[in-house]
Amino acid sequence: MSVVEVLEDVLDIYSQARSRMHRWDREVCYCVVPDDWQGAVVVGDLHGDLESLERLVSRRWSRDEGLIFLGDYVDRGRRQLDVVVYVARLKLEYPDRVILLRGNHEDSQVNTYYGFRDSVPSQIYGLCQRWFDLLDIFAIWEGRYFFVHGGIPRLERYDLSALLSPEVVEDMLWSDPSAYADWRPNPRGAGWLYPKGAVERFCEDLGVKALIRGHQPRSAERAQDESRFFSGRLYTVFSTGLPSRDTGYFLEDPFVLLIDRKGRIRIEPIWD
Ligand SMILES: [Mn+2]
Repeated sequence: MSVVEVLEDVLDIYSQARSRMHRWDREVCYCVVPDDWQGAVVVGDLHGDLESLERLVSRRWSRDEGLIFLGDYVDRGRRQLDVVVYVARLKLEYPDRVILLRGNHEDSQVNTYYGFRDSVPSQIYGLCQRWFDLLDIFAIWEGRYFFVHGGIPRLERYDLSALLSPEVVEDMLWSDPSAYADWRPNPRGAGWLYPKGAVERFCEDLGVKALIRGHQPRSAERAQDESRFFSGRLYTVFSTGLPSRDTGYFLEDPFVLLIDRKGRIRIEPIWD
């Protein structure tokens, strides 16, 4: 299949009526993890790092588990369109096993500025962006975990209905956790810096053990420390690595999270 055919086919899936797994409400698309997943591999920002993506899929994922991508497939790295096409093919081949969340870079304003738009022909760009607009904003594994690119909006009380509001989408794609005890404006210019107390309240209100997100470069070690600081209620995953490190944004030990059938989490390097 050509790149255009792959993108048209995946766009078809997302344009059809939503399924048991893919749902939408008030224009916000989200995903409910199916009961039959035996575990999952969670992948953080990729930013055009095709080599890490190919490796983690071949070495870390078994087909009876789910594969959850936290967004930021494009911008910055060398193989951006290749990464988009690769994850689109995965979705076509394993529709019930693959969840693709939207990152803040799957946005025409952002990826016009950070390189993706200029790196692909306009017809292909148009198809990609139409698909990006339909990607799920978050995924929930009921009783277990909540997955989103950036984090949580500033709300009095958290439930699914409050998160299905177009007004809080930007906060979920842009926000970052912080060690401050209170909410602060995010220096990125969008979203919030959210405190530990809010993460705990969020998890309790939604009945999940932890919030799993991407969006910020983290070494495996630092991600572990951060999770400890948040009492195991928050994990940051960053999966972009070595082959593209000359751009200055990439780390030497990109990793994924492995969730086993009992819901236990392990940080696992992609390159070892
Ligand atoms: Mn991001």
